Amino acid sequence: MLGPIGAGKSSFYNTINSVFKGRISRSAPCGLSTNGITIAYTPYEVYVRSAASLNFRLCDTRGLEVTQGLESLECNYLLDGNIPDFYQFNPVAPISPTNPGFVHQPMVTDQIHCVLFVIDAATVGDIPQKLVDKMNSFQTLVNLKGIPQVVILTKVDQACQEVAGNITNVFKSKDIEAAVEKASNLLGLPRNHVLPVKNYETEIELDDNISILALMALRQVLHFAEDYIQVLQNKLKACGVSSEKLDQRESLEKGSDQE
Ligand SMILES: Nc1nc2c(ncn2[C@@H]2O[C@H](COP(=O)(O)OP(=O)(O)O)[C@@H](O)[C@H]2O)c(=O)[nH]1
Ligand SMILES: [Mg+2]
Repeated sequence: MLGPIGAGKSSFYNTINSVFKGRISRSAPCGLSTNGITIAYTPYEVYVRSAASLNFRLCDTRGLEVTQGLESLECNYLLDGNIPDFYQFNPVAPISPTNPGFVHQPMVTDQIHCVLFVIDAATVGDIPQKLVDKMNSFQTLVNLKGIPQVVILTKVDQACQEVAGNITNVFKSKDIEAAVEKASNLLGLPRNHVLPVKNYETEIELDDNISILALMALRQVLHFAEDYIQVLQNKLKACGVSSEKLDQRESLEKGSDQE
């Protein structure tokens, strides 16, 4: 998940985790602070009620800022899986291969299989041009690697009164339609890659309509990730690396990690 500070990245993880847990959950610290609450790279597992975790992770990052925050080099390392879990970003010194913990030989599971640009629907028109440029430069990297990307358009309740009153109005609202259009233009992505959501924030109980919207967004993300993984597998096959060999390599690497 990439996006400006306060856009709702950590809250999106909390929302998805809440839906699967069957209750409001706030494992990811979230809130409003000038330099952002999230400072570490945190790949979050999503848990179901039985405490089992699901087969995907939502990776939370430090927010994007014009002068500080994540830079292109770090974004590149993130996408490739070189950045260790729970790594604390240092705004004055980006991570380098000499850092202890730098993952030199990332496994397929360390790599990113879908990029989520998390954007606030209420302020999508006010994102400073320099920040848009930064996101566009990250997109160049993402495109080069062929990784699919979507926009998670958060705070639809704050972008439209009718939606705040009744979340099911989200696909009828002119304001949301305009916000989707803006986000799609900013990042040059088709409108069906812009997924509106309302994160849980003041609620103390789950609400089916809020959960459905979040699940629809997640389903789309997982479909894109699955398609991309298939492309990767086909490429590996073409290079003569069978998936068995890949699994073997991974378990060997895991074994040596544990040692
Ligand atoms: N009304 C509303 N507030 C939200 C929504 N998503 C996030 N927030 C609030 O926005 C603030 C920043 O959210 P956070 O998840 O910390 O943003 P991050 O910096 O991108 O991780 C928090 O106070 C959240 O409660 C949403 O969909 N609707
Ligand atoms: Mg955060």
